[in-house]
Amino acid sequence: MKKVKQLSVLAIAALVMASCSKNTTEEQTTAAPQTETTAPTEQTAAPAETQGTVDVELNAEDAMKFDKTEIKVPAGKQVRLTLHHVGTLAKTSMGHNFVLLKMGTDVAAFAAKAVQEGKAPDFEVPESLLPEVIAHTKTLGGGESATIEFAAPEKGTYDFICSFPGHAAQMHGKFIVE
Ligand SMILES: [Cu+2]
Repeated sequence: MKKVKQLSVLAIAALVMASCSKNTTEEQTTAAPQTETTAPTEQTAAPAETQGTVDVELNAEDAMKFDKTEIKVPAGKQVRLTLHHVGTLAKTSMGHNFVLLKMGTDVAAFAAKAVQEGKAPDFEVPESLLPEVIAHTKTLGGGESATIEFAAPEKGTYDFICSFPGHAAQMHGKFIVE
């Protein structure tokens, strides 16, 4: 009988050990995906493609600058563009937006009209200029972000600007669909 008892104690010990080691492997497997999820967020600078949608991140700062002067997207995709105003100045003095112009738009003439017709305090894209616009965000103040989605226009090179009065001369770039 003594032997049987010893055996069963051993068996219980073995079971406990087995369940313990099972727990630790479970913890390890649940911990693994958490470390993996940090990886994609580190790579947001590069355009990420998911199911026909291309993510584009664009930053605008208090020094009246975009961080990109060229944005490339593949033709036939949906574009999800997020503009971040990474500065701290108010929209009334240093507002920024992203305005994608139709091909062939006279950028200087568009910018001049934006100066004439831009209205405080929001300085949204003037309504009279919307027929020349493919897509645009609202105007942002420091610390704000806005995301817009639009279908990539046909292949070619387009101009994008910030239409806040006086900004387009410095805040402009090429939007290339290829
Ligand atoms: Cu601006």
